[in-house]
Amino acid sequence: MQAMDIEKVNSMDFGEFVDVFGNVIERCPLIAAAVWSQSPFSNLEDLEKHFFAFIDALPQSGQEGILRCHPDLAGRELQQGTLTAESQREQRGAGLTSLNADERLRLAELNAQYRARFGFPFVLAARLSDRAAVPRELARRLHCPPAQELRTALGEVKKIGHLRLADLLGAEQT
Ligand code: 2AL
Repeated sequence: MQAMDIEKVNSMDFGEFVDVFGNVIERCPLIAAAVWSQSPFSNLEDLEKHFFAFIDALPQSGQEGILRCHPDLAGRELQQGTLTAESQREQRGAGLTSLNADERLRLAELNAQYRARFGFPFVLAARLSDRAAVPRELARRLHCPPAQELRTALGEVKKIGHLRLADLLGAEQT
């Protein structure tokens, strides 16, 4: 998709907005649906602020629900080709589509341990990581206290959303 400016965003009707921004938060189009009603937006930062405020205002069950909408890194959906386009691109960018069998197995084991401990999948902004760092970070976060880990994981959701929004708006990626 071509980059767009904020006037274009502000002119979108509900359906168009949800089509374009529905996957800023992975598989959570409801968040884009809610953000639309806050328009007009003054700029990308303002738009982003509304996505993040919605996440922050959710009860813990809703925040965990957002995490559960994320596919595992290098998991079954990647093998089966059923990832969203954004997730596919992020996982490929981190080198997770070209792991060898040992690396895939190690990640699958760590992902399973993480899910068993916290009750939601491990989430990390893959575009800011790489195939060596992902298992290292997973092994580290596996030992964090649950309340801290929920905060960390939601921070990663926001990093992913920031990069996806920046792509759509054609902004510098900071
Ligand atoms: C993902 C994903 O789909 N894209 C990304 O950056 N991270 N998933 C995950 N479990 O962290």
